[in-house]
Amino acid sequence: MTHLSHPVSAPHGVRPRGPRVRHLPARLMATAFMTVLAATLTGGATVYGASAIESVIPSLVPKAELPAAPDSEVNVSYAPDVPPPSGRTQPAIVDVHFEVVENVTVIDPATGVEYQTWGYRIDGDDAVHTGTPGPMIRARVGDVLRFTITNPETNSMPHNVDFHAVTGQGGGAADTTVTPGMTATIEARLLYPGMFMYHCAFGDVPLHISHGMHGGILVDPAEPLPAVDRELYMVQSELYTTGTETGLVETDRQAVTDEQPTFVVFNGAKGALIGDNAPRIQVGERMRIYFINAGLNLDSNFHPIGSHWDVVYPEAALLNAPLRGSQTTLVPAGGGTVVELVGQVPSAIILVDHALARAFDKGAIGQIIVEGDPNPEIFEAISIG
Ligand SMILES: [Cu+2]
Repeated sequence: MTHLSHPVSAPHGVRPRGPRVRHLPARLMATAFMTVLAATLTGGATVYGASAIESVIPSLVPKAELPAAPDSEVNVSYAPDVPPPSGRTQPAIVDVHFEVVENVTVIDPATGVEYQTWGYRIDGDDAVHTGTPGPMIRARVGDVLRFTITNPETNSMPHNVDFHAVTGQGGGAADTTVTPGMTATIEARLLYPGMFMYHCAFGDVPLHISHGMHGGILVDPAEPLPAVDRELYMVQSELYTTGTETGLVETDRQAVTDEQPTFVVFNGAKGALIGDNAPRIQVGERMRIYFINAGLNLDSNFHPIGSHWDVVYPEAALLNAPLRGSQTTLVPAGGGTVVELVGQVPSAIILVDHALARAFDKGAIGQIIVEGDPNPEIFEAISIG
């Protein structure tokens, strides 16, 4: 096996530590020179960036030696569902085929507001009429993502995908740009574990993202996160429309520039995680949420009302140890987080962007229903009135 990169064991939960970066310039130069010299002498590939800080990139099994992921493995799902963990301990080639969807979608079922959304669905999945958010992809660090995108002839404009999980020009955007009637394929090595955004990056990029062309890809660490009772996929995003009244609304392009959305929503539409759409867990169960803030413009202040983030992996950077016992975690536009909560008492946990006008006025509100027996040792109403 050819090691294309420096093999490093970076177990989950352990913060990789390298030598301090504070070297003298001459020392740095000597270190870099010795790295290149060693690679030259041994005939190995140059290990870019490994001279000063220990690499966290896994050793790469050459593509020609990688098997396809087993047929039984599920690598894509629609929100709020998450593909189950693969259980694989070795890398593979993960094949994913998306199709671009341009459709009119109801973005506020309570009032009947409709909007022209663009997005992604699994190729050929005619039953899915909205591509917002795009399907969640799940693979493993060290895998090769073989990604194909088809833009059906019936669509009106070019689109592509920029994967934040992909190392290469534009995250793959130029090489996945497809006009209607075209199909393109890329292969990309998944070098870092985490929950990463993907989005369209064609033309007027803010317009394409704010029309709904976004989603998330989970790259599992080599040592998987501990099993939990339920996993959830959530994407926060903003819509910039000419109004909020019933019927078809248009895009307010100036509002995009001014960063003044009319809607801020979870999973593509108001109410996507409310009432009958709310996920349910039992008292004692642990839920993990893979969360992307697609923006376009606003940071998210992600908070569970009536609960805590028992676990937070800030920025969804899964090589690092988690925080424990947080109230609100900040998720930048174009970023993600992985959080966990535990159903301690029966209740409706309210998920919000705690810049609360976005929740109460614009739609960034969801629920997790916790069912089971009360526990007065944790919560008890004593008197009122
Ligand atoms: Cu697009």
